[in-house]
Amino acid sequence: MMRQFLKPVLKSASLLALGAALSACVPAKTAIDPAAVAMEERAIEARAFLKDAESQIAAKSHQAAQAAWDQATNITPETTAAAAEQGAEFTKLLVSLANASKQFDIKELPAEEARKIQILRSGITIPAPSREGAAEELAGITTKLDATYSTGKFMFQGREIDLLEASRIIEQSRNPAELQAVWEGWHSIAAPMAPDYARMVEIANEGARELGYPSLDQMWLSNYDMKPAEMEAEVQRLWTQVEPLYKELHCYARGRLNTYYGDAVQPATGPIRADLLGNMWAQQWSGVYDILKTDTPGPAYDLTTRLNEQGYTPLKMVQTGEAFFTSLGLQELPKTFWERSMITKPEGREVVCHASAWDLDDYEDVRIKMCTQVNAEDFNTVHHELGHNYYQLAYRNQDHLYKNGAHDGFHEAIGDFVALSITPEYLEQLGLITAAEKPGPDADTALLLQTALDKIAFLPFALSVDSWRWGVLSGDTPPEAYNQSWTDIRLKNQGIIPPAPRPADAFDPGAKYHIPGNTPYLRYFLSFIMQFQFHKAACEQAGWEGPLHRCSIYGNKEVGRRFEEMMEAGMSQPWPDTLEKFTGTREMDGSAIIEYFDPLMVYLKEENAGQSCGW
Ligand code: X8Z
Ligand code: ZN
Repeated sequence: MMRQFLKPVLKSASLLALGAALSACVPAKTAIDPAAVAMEERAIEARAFLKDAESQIAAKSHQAAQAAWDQATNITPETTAAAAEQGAEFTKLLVSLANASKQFDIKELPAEEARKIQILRSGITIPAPSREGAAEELAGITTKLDATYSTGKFMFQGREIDLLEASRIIEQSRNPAELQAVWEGWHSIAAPMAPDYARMVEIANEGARELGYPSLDQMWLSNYDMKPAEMEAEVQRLWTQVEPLYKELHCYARGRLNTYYGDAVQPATGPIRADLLGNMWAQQWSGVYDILKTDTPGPAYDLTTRLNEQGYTPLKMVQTGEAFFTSLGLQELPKTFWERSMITKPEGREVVCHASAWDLDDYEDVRIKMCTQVNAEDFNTVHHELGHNYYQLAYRNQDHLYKNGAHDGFHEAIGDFVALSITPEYLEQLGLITAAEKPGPDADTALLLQTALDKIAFLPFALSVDSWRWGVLSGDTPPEAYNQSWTDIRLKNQGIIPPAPRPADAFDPGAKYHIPGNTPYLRYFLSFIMQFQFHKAACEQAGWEGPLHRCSIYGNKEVGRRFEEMMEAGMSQPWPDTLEKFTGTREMDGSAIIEYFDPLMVYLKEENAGQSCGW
């Protein structure tokens, strides 16, 4: 509700009325064209419609966001019911506005109005059809799925444990039987979700069709300023760029796991057992760095240990994250951020622990919600979440429909891009390591491996999540094939398999937050590619000439200025324009991530020589 009132109103009726007076001094060819007049009239109507729509959406979204926050930070039957009710109301409003926008033909509108109407139509993640009761049923299911995931617990060694504890065991245990039990235990919490999930898919697809899309996957893929099929081809192109590096990493990791565990647990050929990689979903593998580490010299410190030794608390980690952003010249976070954020897991109530960043009033009430632990992973996550908040603050003066990332991959990439600057050099600046401990170039391979275990291993996982979902949403994968399809896709892309055959009622995708939480996942795949593009561009802006992995933009105000400019644009223009302004290119491109890891690729190829890689 800010700048839209101040925006210059485009030439409108008043200008047309001036036509006669102007005609005296301009050549005849400017005579009024009736088609142009009709178009201008449509544009005026569209502008009025959008202005009203934006103010309605803003008001309702604040209410819905508050109810969602109250539920996520205190899961009870009451808060869940209230969140579902508000969610249903909000969806109904969005659907009715999207349907009402059908009175306009996008092709007949100026670019700005056409863009906003397109955003209005394709931007509902889980649309309900407008028939009576559908939005309520859908919101009931989605909040229930979310709560089932977030409160999931299972029995392990005679005790009930939750995801936080299960994740710790998956990361720290080196006992294959224990790993298998915890992996299977956590996945068992998802089995009851399957029927609800299938019903949700049915209703949401009905909603997508009503809005003019063949199915919801196509609607999701319509949010990238190009046709869905073109976007799918883009994703394939990017994956083709990075796949060779993943294949080498997989081959290398499998070899180390085989040496550590032996043939009976991890054979030397074929896929890797999913529970051996230090992460519940095998999406990031640095948790088993101790098993996978290189023979080359590595850093003499462990960041998790250092944070703890130096008395870092969750709060201090967030303050340190903020200090990175302010070192770039960005504003301090508002006072309310510190008063209202949930930084640690509260005692005595259930919460959604999966980290997230919020913007409650689309202006300044930004917050994070995390069950922060003092470790290197959460140190990164803190920067990730603050990236979302800084993006939200940067575009707060945009019109409501433009208060968003240039595309969702940008939103995910901002904080991670900043966190790529957490180099040994920066850790020394923070006093977390001493100058003498700062690893020299001989430790590059080891450091790069550590990073690759998180950044490269992640890519085929991210691809798998939405490949699975696109199959489900398009109807190609029926409910009875949900689990097999998940296992098949993960095998094909990631080269991993479950520790043992799965029970008939398994619904393994439901054991990953973003499936019951209905968060599209392509955004992370794009982010993990683009954050390296941003990093490379920023390092070039900073005049950095060394290898990319040693560059840190900490404290660079000029980079910060251009970074903020990129964020301020929000979703107001096609994303290639935004990308070009910061990086000089209009395309998403894997060459920066490849360049970043090039020294590692050389090492991995040497290590894998003579092996038969692949699975
Ligand atoms: O969900 C997240 C963030 C919140 S947007 C913590 N991430 C993905 C995940 O955890 O699966 C960040 C990386 C991938
Ligand atoms: Zn995020």
